[in-house]
Order: sequence, then C-alpha cells, then structure tokens
Amino acid sequence: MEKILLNEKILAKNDLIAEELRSFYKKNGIFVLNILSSPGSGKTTLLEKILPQMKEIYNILVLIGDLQTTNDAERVSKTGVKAVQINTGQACHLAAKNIYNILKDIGDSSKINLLIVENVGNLVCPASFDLGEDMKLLVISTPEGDDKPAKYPTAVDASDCLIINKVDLLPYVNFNVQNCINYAKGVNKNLTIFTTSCYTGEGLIDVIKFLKNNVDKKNHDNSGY
Ligand SMILES: Nc1nc2c(ncn2[C@@H]2O[C@H](COP(=O)(O)OP(=O)(O)OP(=O)(O)O)[C@@H](O)[C@H]2O)c(=O)[nH]1
Ligand SMILES: [Mg+2]
Repeated sequence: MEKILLNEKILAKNDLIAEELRSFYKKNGIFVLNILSSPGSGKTTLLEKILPQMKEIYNILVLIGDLQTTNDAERVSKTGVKAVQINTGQACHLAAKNIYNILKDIGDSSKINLLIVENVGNLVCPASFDLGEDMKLLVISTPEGDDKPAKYPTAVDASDCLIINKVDLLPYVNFNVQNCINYAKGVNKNLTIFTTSCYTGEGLIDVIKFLKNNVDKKNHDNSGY
C-alpha cells in the first residue's frame, strides 16, 4: 500500500515537470519524439539511419538515456546531429526532470525544432513517465518474439507508432509479423505500424515520411492557420 502511494507521488511530481516542458515545447515550436524499446531492439541504429536525411529538414537535438556509457551519444553524433547522453545510474527510465535539466543547461534549445529522446531500453517504466512529448514510438525487434505487445500492453497503449525492426532476420527467428500486428492492434487499434530493417533499409523511408508529416502538422496547427 505504501509502495503504491510512493509510486503515485513520484508520477504526480513527474507530471508537473512534464507539463512545464510541454508549455516550453509549444512556445518554442519544438516537436518531441520519445523512442521506447527493450534493450537492443535497434533504437540507436534507427537514429543513425534516419538522421542524415532528417537533419537536412530540421534542427535536431537527440537526448539518449542509458544506465552507463556514452556509446550511443557518440554513435549518433557521428551523423552530425548534436546528441547528449544521460546516464541514469540505477534508473530504468528517463524522467521529465532529466530532460528539463539538459534543456536548462543547453542554452540554445530554443533553436531546436525537433527533439528526439531515446529512452532507456525497457518496456515497462518509460511508458509511464511523461516527458511532455508529442509522440511515443515503440520499437520491437523480431528476435524478441511476436507476443511482446501482449506481454507489455502499457507501452503499446501509450504509443502512437510501432516499428517492427530487424525484419531481415525473419528467416532465422520464430516471429510472425501478422501475429505481432494483431497483438498490437488488440491493445491499441490506433497504432501506425511499420516493418523495418536498419540493415537493408527496408521501411525506413516510410518512417521518415510519417515523422515528417507529424512534425509538420504540429507546426501548421501551432501557426494559427
Ligand atoms: N539484423 C539486424 N540487426 C540490427 C538491426 N537494427 C539494429 N541491429 C543491431 O542490433 C544491435 C542493437 O542495436 P542498437 O541500435 O544499439 O539497439 P538499442 O535499442 O539502441 O539498444 P539500447 O540503447 O542498449 O537499448 C546492434 O548490434 C545493431 O547493429 C536490424 O534491422 N537488423
Ligand atoms: Mg541505444
């Protein structure tokens, strides 16, 4: 009982900071994408593949959460997009205060129009911690098994988009794409779903188009037209 109350308090505090962030994003015309997945589904690889095209259109900042190491920020920085690593130590998710602290220090954050957050690899807690984002994108990869959406419904329900990644491995793993889609749609019928391979490039253009449409729609809605 005490544990439940403590969790509720932590989430309520997070929600307050997330609300402040949401106002900041709105005021400065920043679209925020929060990417969730299990460890190793391909979040950073996806960014390495799509950022070279997206950086031609948007001023992007990437924030990456991992318990330890700066490996992912180093990988993303090689695309020419600024990336900041957040090491959470013991925490299995990013909280709104992590984002707030970086944006406060970074100074030129008002020049950004696309903020991408790669959350800590975990299908549980990141789904519950609001970062004030516009969109949650969930990545599930084929070696993980096609029933993941049924086992981790909170993440699926909270997400706007599901990417089924590593489809190049389908001949070698026990994963039925249609089963995965059915499980996912059973939880969240509004999900937009893509199948991708970061190795062959399959599906990546469609992901870029989808993201661009959503970023541009927010800019248009905010412009008062
Ligand atoms: N076969 C195959 N491997 C992939 C694909 N995408 C990523 N990988 C590999 O999967 C491994 C993990 O990829 P990452 O991009 O580091 O995964 P991540 O989700 O960022 O991992 P964490 O940040 O640790 O949670 C790496 O060895 C990638 O090369 C893909 O489409 N196909
Ligand atoms: Mg990563």
